[in-house]
Amino acid sequence: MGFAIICYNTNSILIKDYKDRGVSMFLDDTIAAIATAPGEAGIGIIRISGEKALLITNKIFRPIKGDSLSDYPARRLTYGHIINPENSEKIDEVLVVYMDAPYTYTKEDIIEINCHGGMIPVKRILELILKQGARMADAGEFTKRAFLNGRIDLAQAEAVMDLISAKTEKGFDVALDQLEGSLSKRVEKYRNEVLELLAHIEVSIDFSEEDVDEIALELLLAKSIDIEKSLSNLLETADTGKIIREGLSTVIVGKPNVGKSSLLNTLLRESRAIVTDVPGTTRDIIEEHLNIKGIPLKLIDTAGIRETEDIVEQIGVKKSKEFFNKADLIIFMLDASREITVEDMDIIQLIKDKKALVLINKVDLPVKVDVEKIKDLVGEKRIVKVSLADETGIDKIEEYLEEMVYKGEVKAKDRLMVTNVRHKNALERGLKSLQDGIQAIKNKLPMDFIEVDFKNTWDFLGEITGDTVGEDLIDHIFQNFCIGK
Ligand SMILES: Nc1nc2c(ncn2[C@@H]2O[C@H](COP(=O)(O)OP(=O)(O)OP(=O)(O)O)[C@@H](O)[C@H]2O)c(=O)[nH]1
Ligand SMILES: [Mg+2]
Repeated sequence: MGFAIICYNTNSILIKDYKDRGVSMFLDDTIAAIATAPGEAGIGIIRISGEKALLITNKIFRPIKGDSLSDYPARRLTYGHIINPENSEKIDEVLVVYMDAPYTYTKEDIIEINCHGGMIPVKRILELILKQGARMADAGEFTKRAFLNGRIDLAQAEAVMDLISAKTEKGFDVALDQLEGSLSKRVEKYRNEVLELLAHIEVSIDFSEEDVDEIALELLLAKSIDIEKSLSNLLETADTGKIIREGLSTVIVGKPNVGKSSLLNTLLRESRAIVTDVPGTTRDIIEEHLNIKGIPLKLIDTAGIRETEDIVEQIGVKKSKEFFNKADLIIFMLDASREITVEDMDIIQLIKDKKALVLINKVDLPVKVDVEKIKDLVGEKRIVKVSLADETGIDKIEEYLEEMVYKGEVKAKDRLMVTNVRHKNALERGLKSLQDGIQAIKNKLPMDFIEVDFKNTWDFLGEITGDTVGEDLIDHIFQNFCIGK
């Protein structure tokens, strides 16, 4: 059966949606990239997207029967070989699928070539494809095309990357929902509500100030306050969301020999860090990712903080302090079998204004530390007594972490949350403008003042879905993607 090469009547595809946003962009070239991770594996996949995808593939692919892939129906795996057209040399045995536009990932024609895994076949095939006129795809360019071609919005595109990089089940679930548009729909809902307010304001502007009905104004205020509440609620999920996405950066600090590395090992359930009874054992920063009750944790073991003559240890102590300043949470450890020292006091000063959990370790030994004094010194901070030697109190640490991250309101089962800092910022600005608008209504300012604030809210919220963003930002976002996605 014949399957003619699709005839394109345009040299370049002008992205209509995007043009509507004031930016014109042409996607007239065909891109290709290796879509699977480098290294040894069962299969490797090379992906081609664009109007010449089929044309290029036909030059290098020989199906086992027939002349070319065009002889086969779309969306079916076809078995054959990749051939170098210059010398007819076989490159690899492959399965190829052709997906015709527009129902594809990019909304363009897509070809995927499944070859043997490993670096050589994928590299050779990609080189051939590039020689036939495709361009090497930029990072995230397939997804960028899906966005520019209007298949997904910006928040959904970002969710794709979050899915790939998710480190916990929870992070994956949230990203999957966002990919399906959960966040976008919610944001669009609020934007539409703001748009309704703008419509009311528009009508009022046509009247002179005296004629603006008090009741209409009251209604406007009430509705704005409703939206403000919704936006605040959504924004409240952002702290938890950031942790779900990026992990809670947690630094273990304390003077030498209190058991910091032992804590890292215990929570990891492996002997990752060297533990000895020599103070000053850890010199470098040891960073490990782990999962506690679904919370991704980036746990950082540091050199014990003390004054020292040893140059290597000095550098370690300096690094400890640097990491300490960047942490989301600090686990400050003390040794129950020793009295409080100057070093402990110094660290207590350092953690004063930080989110910190205080661990008094080695309670299996005779307790010499003055627990009451520590309580006085650390104020509100939670204190947990533990013994890493006989593993008591570990569950308390885990409980505290969970409590801290989910803060009661945001339940572990909630899936709609703001996980992306860019979204959070846009939401914050949107909320701020709305609040300015509310204040303007209360102060009975002219309607066009109020209109400006609400219009800003509408714009800022639009940044989340990509409705109101510039080309630079879009480029920046996709640069962080991986090649082949
Ligand atoms: N008895 C007792 N000993 C412990 C406990 N936790 C750790 N230790 C011991 O304390 C010593 C120091 O432990 P580390 O984990 O190396 O201490 P650290 O804080 O990492 O020390 P530096 O890397 O030198 O800063 C080791 O001999 C551990 O076996 C505990 O709960 N009870
Ligand atoms: Mg150590």
